[in-house]
Formats: sequence, C-alpha cells, structure tokens
Amino acid sequence: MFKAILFAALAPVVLGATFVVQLGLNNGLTFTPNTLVADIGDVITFIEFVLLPSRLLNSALPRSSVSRNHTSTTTNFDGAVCPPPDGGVGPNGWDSGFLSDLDGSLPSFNYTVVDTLPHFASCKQAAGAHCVAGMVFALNPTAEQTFEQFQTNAETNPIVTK
Ligand SMILES: [Cu+2]
Repeated sequence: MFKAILFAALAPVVLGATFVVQLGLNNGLTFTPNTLVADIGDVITFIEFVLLPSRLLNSALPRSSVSRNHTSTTTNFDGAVCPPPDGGVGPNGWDSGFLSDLDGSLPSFNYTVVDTLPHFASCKQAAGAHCVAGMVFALNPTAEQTFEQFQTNAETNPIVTK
C-alpha cells in the first residue's frame, strides 16, 4: 500500500526529460547547447563545466580565468538585453546566480520548465560583457524570435548601466 502511493507520487517526476547545458565549455563564453526545445516538466541542468580532460589529467587546475564563473539568467529578447537583471526576466524566468567553478566544484542549477513559451537567457558576468560577447541561450525559440536574432540583439546591445 505504502509503496503504491509512493510510486504514484513520484511518477510525474520520472516522466520529464533532463537536459544538461554546459556553461563556459573549454573556457568559451558559451552555453552548450545554446538552444533547447523542452516541454513542461522537463528539467534543465545548467552546469559550469570547463576543460574536463584537464580535470582528469591534472588536479592542479589553473583557477585564474573569470570564464569559470558564469550565470544563466533570463533577459529580454530585444531592447535591454545585456546584462540580464538580477532574478531574471519573467514570468517564469530564472537566475542561477553565479556558478563559480574557481574552486573546481562543478556547481549546477536546475530549472524545471513550466511553460512552452520562448525564454532567453544570458550571463551576468563582467557587468554584461559576457552577454555582449554572445554568451546567450534560447529555450523554445520561435520562428519570430530565433536564437540567431537574440544573439545579434545581445551583441549589438550597449551594456545597460545600473
Ligand atoms: Cu559568463
């Protein structure tokens, strides 16, 4: 009886897919992949994930690159794109906060998809400099709001001073 109830309670969680998005792979100012199509209930795990081969071969990793500290934060598709605001642009946006891999801890942040609308994210690091450099991510982009146009909007957007 108890097991049956427990299984029923967990079943909806099991049905959702899980996606992994790497931030700063190979020290790049990138999200990998930079675009996802996901359904309600799916989980996106954003993870700071830099130079895995070096991790395996050498535990004494250099800790000096600011590229090892990024955020995934929703922002506007156009207009004030960079930097994304604290807390992220909503509704149903997100802000991972800074995921610092400076200590080699491979920090991550989970976002559970709650609608099928397009959401556009970037990185808050360096007062928007990573955003302007094109470090952007699109969840469920559309024919009208494409990843490519969002990236162009970020790269041509003057940094908004707070
Ligand atoms: Cu960044």
